Amino acid sequence: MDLDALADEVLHRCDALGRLSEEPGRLTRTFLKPPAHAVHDLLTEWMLKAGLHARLDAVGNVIGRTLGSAGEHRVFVVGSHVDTVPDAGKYDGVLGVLLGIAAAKALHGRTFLNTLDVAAFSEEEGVRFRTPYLGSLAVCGKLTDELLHRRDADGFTVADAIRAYGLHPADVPDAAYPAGSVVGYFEAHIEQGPVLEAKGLSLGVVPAIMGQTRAWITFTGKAGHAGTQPMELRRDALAAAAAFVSAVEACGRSTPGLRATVGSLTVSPNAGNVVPGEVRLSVDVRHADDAVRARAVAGLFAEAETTGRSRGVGGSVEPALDQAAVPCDPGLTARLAAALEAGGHPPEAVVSGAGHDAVVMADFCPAAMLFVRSPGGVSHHPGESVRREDVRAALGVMVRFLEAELDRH
Ligand code: HGY
Ligand code: MN
Ligand code: MN
Repeated sequence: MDLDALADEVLHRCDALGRLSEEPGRLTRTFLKPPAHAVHDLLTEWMLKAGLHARLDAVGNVIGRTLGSAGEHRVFVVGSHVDTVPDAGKYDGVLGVLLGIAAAKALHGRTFLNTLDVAAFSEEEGVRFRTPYLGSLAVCGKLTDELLHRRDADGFTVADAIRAYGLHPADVPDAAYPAGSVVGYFEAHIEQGPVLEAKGLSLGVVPAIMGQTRAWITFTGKAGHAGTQPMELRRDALAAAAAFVSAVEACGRSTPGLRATVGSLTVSPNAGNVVPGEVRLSVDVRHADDAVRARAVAGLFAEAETTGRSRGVGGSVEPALDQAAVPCDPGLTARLAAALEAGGHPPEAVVSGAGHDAVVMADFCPAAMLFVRSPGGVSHHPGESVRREDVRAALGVMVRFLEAELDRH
């Protein structure tokens, strides 16, 4: 099979999916919004052409399968996600899914012991429902009723979104793999950071994925007239929030290895001549060491409560995610590293600051990740890119790695 042609096909398909957006003029694709139908149709078509039997599960995951002699009792899953952040690049998640389909195509016609599944997860970013990993949680049997009742900004629940797409929430349990049936999980993903480019490398292996805390903080003051209200009588929620945002940045800059971000901030009533009465903002805190992250989060949550006090502004915290750091499986990662070396690539270890579906899968089966260089370290931005030679290199490593894993007892 011509891997050069397959690598080009992967890139053309990234372009094709990159044109499917729920917003005009920029790429945004959130959980089961209308573009998902076209995405699912293309993925199904491409999976069938790769010799995979494709199915859509109850949470909108598209899973292509080629049976091994061990049938459904021993499944090796290659996956990533097809949802995006707002104004995204076209490789985050999608590249790993399309490389999986291309690798399956390269191996098509050969008989292996283990069954190969290529999984396109419907929701990893957590944008629409502020809850990441809905797709991979479902295949691990962890999409709970509580998660199904999470609401988006329009008041729709996850279950509503599933029904609106034409699927059935009652079928969610059927999306789960039987316990013990998945022998391994592999995810290829853009690095989304500067490390591989700084080292002049195409590829890297991921020994661990940083832990992350996500929360929402509301500062409640009192709206007032911007012209008549004296400064000393104000309860300005935005002034308090601004002080907190600076504290988050200072915490990130002063704690080695910590990443602390306020990415979303909403002002109410959001008018130029009104003293802001309420501000709601997001906090995202990450570190490879859970104890360091916990200390930083505790300090920031306390800061949120005290920052506004001098202004008569209350601060309340709504935790959304507390995800421990996840080590990838040492054995599977060592075999992936061997596949890199066999292909002439040094197995550079790069800890992931970004979360991935591998975080969820690693609790269900051995998991390993391959990173592909991100030019400029750019991601979660329309300037996200990949180099063709790196995509070709990743495909060659994946075919070599999967050949061994699919016949591994
Ligand atoms: O935000 C993240 O960690 C990833 O891009 N989902
Ligand atoms: Mn992402
Ligand atoms: Mn991603």
